[in-house]
Amino acid sequence: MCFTKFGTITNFFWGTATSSYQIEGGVSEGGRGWSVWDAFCRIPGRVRDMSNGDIACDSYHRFPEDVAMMKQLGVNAYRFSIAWPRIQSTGRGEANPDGIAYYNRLIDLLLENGITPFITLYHWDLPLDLEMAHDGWLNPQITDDFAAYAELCFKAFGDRVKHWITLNEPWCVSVLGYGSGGFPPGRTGDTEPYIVAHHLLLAHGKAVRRFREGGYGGSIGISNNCDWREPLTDSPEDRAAAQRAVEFFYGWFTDPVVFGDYPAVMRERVGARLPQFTAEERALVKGSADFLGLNHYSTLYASETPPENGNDIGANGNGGMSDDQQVCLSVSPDWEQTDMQWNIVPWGFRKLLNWIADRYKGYPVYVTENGCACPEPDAMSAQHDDQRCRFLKGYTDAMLAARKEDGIDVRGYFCWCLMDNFEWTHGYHKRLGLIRVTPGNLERIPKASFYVYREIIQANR
Ligand code: GBH
Repeated sequence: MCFTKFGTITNFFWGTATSSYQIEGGVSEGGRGWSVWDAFCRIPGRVRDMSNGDIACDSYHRFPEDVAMMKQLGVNAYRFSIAWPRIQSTGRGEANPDGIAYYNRLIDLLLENGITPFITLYHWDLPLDLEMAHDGWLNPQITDDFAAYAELCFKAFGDRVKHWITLNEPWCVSVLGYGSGGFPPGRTGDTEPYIVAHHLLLAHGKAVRRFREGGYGGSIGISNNCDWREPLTDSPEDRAAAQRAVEFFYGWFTDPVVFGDYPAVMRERVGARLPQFTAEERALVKGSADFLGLNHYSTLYASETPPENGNDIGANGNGGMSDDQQVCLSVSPDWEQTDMQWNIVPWGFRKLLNWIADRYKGYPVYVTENGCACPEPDAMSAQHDDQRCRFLKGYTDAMLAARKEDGIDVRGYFCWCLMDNFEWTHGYHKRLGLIRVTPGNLERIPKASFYVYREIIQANR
């Protein structure tokens, strides 16, 4: 039991999260090869201001400062990702000693400071060579490449790292990379997302198999993203629409790792475009997670037909992949929104945690990302990030209620993000950090939310 009789929590991971391409910089150092993002950033029109991650937060050099700030923040866990092209510059072959050395220094420093490392193996920075020469995630061969890369990491870091996440948000890789095309490789259509998703799941399964067979000890899971879909009305149609939307979202990538197959509603609606698992593949993916990661940011209403109030947001909420789902998404005018236009609805988070616990019984959940973008044009506004303070209080309260009152087995919470960073296609214009990273000199300055999060941790540890 993880509660004392006073209701405080023990054995809980309070952390922050980041990803390699978004914070590291040092893109040409230590033998790092190019990733698909290095290339994508150089295509005009893809990333705002044609920004890139060449320098980012310069954490490749400044990680000791980052760790010191985390220590001050009081977190006991840090989720970061490994840049695959630092370990294998082309995505294949021997491990690069400089890349291994960099992450060894980071891991050791975290441990010295009492911060438990959670490693994500893939947060979107695919080695460019795998894309250019081998078709990236479209080629089933990548499932073995990924497993081999994962194994190099288990061998190098597995003596000290006991919490592993294979993939970050395969939904984004599939839908944004191959559906709407806003992410690399920038392809569009309604078939490739399902093929790529299939390969991502098999890659995950193969990596997990190597982890378990290698006997490294510790646990391994996957971070799937999901935003909540609340039925607009109580009608059976709207409730079915909301359920369908969540199955197409979280279920797409979680049902296979728990049950060994895609949700039935996807099979019905996507038909022949949805790949079948062979018996062998099913055995590989089924049961391939020790825990479920959840990256959660927002909530929308779901309905069978467009709402009469005109608050329909069109197909955007599904990354442009709405036709198969036939769900209408809408907002409430009462909801406050972040600088990403994502709605701030803490109760949606609690409902989603309940949905997950109900569908995937017995699985522990880690909230591997949750956070909020605020408009912060200058240092002053960043230091008064009231909206983020309210967001954090609201969402952590909702999670704690899910844990304490609903009995959900949530074991950790990672605030996205430790610091402002390269926010993908938004360049440096969207800021989600607890720490401001001053443009130009990259000085780190805690925001008000840094201290609010510290208080939340202190009150609940
Ligand atoms: C995360 O993905 C990424 O993992 C991280 O790298 C990134 O920095 C962070 O987001 C911030 O952008 O209106 O209900 O449809 C977020 C995935 C998927 C979350 C789409 C918001 C839309 C909300 N996002 N979702 S909704």
